[in-house]
Amino acid sequence: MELPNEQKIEIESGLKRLILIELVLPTALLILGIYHGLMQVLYRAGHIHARKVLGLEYYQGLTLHGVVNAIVFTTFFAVAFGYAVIRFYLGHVNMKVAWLSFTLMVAGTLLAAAAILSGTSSVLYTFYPPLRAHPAFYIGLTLVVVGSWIAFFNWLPIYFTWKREHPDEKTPLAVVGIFAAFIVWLIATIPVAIEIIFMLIPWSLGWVPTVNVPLARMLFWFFGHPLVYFWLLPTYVMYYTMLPKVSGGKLFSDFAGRLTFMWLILYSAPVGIHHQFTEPGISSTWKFVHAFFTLLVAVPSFATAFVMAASMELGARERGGRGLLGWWKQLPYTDTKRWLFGYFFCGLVIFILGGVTGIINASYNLDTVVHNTSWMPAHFHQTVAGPVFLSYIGMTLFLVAKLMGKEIKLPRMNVWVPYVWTLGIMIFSAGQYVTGATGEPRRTNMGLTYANPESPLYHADWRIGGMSASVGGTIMAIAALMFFIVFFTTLFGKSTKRGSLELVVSEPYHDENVRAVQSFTPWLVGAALLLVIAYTPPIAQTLRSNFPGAPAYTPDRPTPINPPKR
Ligand code: HAS
Repeated sequence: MELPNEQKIEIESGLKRLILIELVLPTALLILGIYHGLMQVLYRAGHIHARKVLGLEYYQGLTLHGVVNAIVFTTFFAVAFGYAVIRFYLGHVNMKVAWLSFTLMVAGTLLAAAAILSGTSSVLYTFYPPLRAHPAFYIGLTLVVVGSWIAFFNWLPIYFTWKREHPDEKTPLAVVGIFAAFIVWLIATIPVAIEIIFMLIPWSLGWVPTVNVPLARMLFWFFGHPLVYFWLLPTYVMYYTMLPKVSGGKLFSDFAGRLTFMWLILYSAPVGIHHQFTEPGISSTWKFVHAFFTLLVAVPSFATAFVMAASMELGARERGGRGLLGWWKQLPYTDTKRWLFGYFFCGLVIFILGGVTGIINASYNLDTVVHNTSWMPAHFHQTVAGPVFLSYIGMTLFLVAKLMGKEIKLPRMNVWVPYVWTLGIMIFSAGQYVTGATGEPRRTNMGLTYANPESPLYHADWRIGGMSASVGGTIMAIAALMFFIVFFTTLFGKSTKRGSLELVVSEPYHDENVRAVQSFTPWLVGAALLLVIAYTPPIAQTLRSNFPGAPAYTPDRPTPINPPKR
């Protein structure tokens, strides 16, 4: 894809190598993560009536699926994309620090992977106690997080130097978005670091016999919801700074992009208790406050819907589109030269449903119907496996091809990947929403029970959810296979030119100059204040509730590993 406004710069070979490894390594790991996604739907639809396949147990596979896809792939991508954006817009990075961050992230991934593969850490990506993992699992995840912090700290001096040298210029929009992502990440990872370092690691090492489950869960969700905006923000960077250009037009409003990024810094964190509406020890007042903030954090995504539609309309009209709705026909849906369009557009389409169901989840009373049901995986596949996943794999392919100076192989197949994925995800989610609303549980090996006609627990009404998930999941696996074929044939194909760092840069249509969104400081102060307000009373309530500490469990038996002595 060569676009008029695609800009390229020559970069140092060390940084090029680093970005390439940080992109290729987690993409290769995705093969494992996606294979276990397919296995999930086969177990849950009742195509498999067993606890394990090929020596890997159901919960072990589910842990691999979540950790590889949602934690490792996303964090590596965000760091690699961050390096690309910072180097492209601001300047040189310190390579020693960059390699240190990379080494910690790889060491952490290997430790966590070894712990999961050994069968000692089937605790899923949320690692809720009292399920207990091997200490290597927690230490591994900590190293991944610390490595990503170091990458962010590496960018800060470059940013401050750039600001000093360009006092009258607005910070490039993509940089604002990447910084917003890593500010949200930093805020989010502090509570989970406290949970892991002070609660879970000592407990898993046997230094303390029990763990405070409600407090651990609250600290986890203090991290767990901003985490989803850490995933979403790099996608929004691509939507705001690249999609308008690949559509053939301009970004409708630069201000809207800046406000979206700042707004997400402000409201991403004080919302975690919307994952705990059904839990004891937290008063309904504070659950309601978090529900209210959750509705506020959805506002920038509503705004994004309009800004993206307006930007695409500008592009379509530029390409000859006419009429109230007729311009939709002029977008480059299957244009192999503008193939990134499909990866972005399909994500937006999927996100309409992912967003609407998020609002349903946020509505305190409605959530009690869908909480912990198969509705939830349908929602989060239409968010993280929709716009986030598609934009990440599209940008991975784009950057790898450009950095290595290669042409995309099998361009026709490539252009269809996002559409096949979208078809799969819609079928995957449809049935799960329906049966989720009637109570089909999530995170359950249904092949042993509810989806097994031999079992007394067999639940015929839920077959439709399992069937649609297995058909949709298989289509998603086919789309992933198509992507891997394109990706690896491109990766191992011949270079046709000198590799460089290239990004698509959209011009703004309205380039407003609003001071309120040009500094991070007031938004950071606001975020800190909201956090104190939203979390001090619930944490105090949880500590006052005096729940007894819980001993450790594993998913395969209902009794503790070491029952407390009476
Ligand atoms: Fe969520 C649970 C609420 C967004 C991910 N969420 C989860 C979990 C995950 C997740 C992984 O309030 C499960 C965690 C677990 O394992 O338990 N979520 C929301 C709300 C939003 C939201 C209000 N979620 C996300 C995003 C995620 C994500 C983004 C990942 C990246 N979510 C919840 C709640 C729960 C929850 C509760 C807990 C429930 C429970 O009981 O456990 C909002 O931010 C959504 C706002 C989005 C919109 C959509 C805007 C639409 C756009 C597309 C425009 C399209 C165009 C194209 C222009 C308002 C931008 C047009 C084309 C045409 C052809 C028409």
